Amino acid sequence: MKRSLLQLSTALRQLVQLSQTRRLAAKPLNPNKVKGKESQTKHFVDFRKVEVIGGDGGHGCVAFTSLPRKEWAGPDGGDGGNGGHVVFKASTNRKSLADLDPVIRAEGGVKGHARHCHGKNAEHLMVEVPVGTVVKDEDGKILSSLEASGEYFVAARGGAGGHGNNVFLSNENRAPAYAESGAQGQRRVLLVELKTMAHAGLIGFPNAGKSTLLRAISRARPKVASYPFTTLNPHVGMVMYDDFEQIAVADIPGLISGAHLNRGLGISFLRHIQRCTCLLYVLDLSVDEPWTQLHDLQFELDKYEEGLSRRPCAVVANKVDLPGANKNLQALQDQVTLPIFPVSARERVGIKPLLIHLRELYDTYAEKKGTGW
Ligand SMILES: Nc1nc2c(ncn2[C@@H]2O[C@H](COP(=O)(O)OP(=O)(O)OP(=O)(O)O)[C@@H](O)[C@H]2O)c(=O)[nH]1
Ligand SMILES: [Mg+2]
Repeated sequence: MKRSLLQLSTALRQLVQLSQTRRLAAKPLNPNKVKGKESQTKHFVDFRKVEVIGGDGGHGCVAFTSLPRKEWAGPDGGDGGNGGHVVFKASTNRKSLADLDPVIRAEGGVKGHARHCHGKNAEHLMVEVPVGTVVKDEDGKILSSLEASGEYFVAARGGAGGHGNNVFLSNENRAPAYAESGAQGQRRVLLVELKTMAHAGLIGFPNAGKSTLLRAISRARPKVASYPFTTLNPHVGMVMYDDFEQIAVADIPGLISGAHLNRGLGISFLRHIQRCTCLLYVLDLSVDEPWTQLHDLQFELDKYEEGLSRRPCAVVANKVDLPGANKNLQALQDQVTLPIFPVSARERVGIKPLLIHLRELYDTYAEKKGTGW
């Protein structure tokens, strides 16, 4: 018995060691499907302001029974049905909030009918949202945070159905000619946002080559052009590894100095960065003194949220193919202590070491948290 237990524990230890070596050896896969030539206009949505409206309750009915030998047989108006709720339900089938309509309205209850017929209750409107969705009211107060698949939050309650006139029959009033109206459904404006947008975010000045890099490492097709602010909304691409692990990388619109004061495309993009667990600073090596770009970017992030720039990060030194880039790379390596990966996103040079490091960051962080990012 003791011996078989010992054998079992040795086998288990070997299995764990094997899986660890396997994880360390995970290699990025080249996307082997043919990529489309078109740029994608569909971007990733991580924030939506929505108006939710519960269904109205059905009205109660005013009706009187008339039987063959009893003409005034009393009131028989039925109650109205209840209106439906609007319910947000966390689901792993959803990845972004792109499918969330700006106005979400549940159905109303059916009104009551004569002969005590109760109006039908409306179905609740279940709206699927990604796991990790945070729902806030208009003042920014958190109402709910949906952390696991299947969790739900009643965003707007439906109104109750009104009573029919049969309910109001009493000794004083044998023929009540009134009924209740159905209650109105709840109506409110909610701010719906995702806690985490991607595992890693590409951060850099306009034209640094973020979109080109995302196209090189994933099947995402953000637009690339030689003018600044080509990307106006974030795009997310998946980097795949040979052990079937996938890491989400977000191309975030370019930042400029003073972004925390709402300059350039404004502070809404800093909010996207807040939702990335790891940061990849993309620097343009064709510009002299590239470390100043890094310092400026870190300054902007810290001004927006203290300590934001200290998340797990690495520096991607892009455009090594251009003349003068090697000199700037040397100077950058002297100035900066963070891990630096020289790449040419356009020529697809130096991409593999970067992706292996990204996987290492992912593994380290996932182990710390125990549940993944
Ligand atoms: N030579 C060279 N050019 C590059 C490289 N990467 C990107 N570019 C060029 O740089 C320009 C800007 O590239 P984008 O990928 O659109 O830059 P971006 O950082 O996404 O810019 P915004 O969306 O405006 O913030 C394009 O003309 C690219 O062809 C590179 O590695 N080498
Ligand atoms: Mg871009």
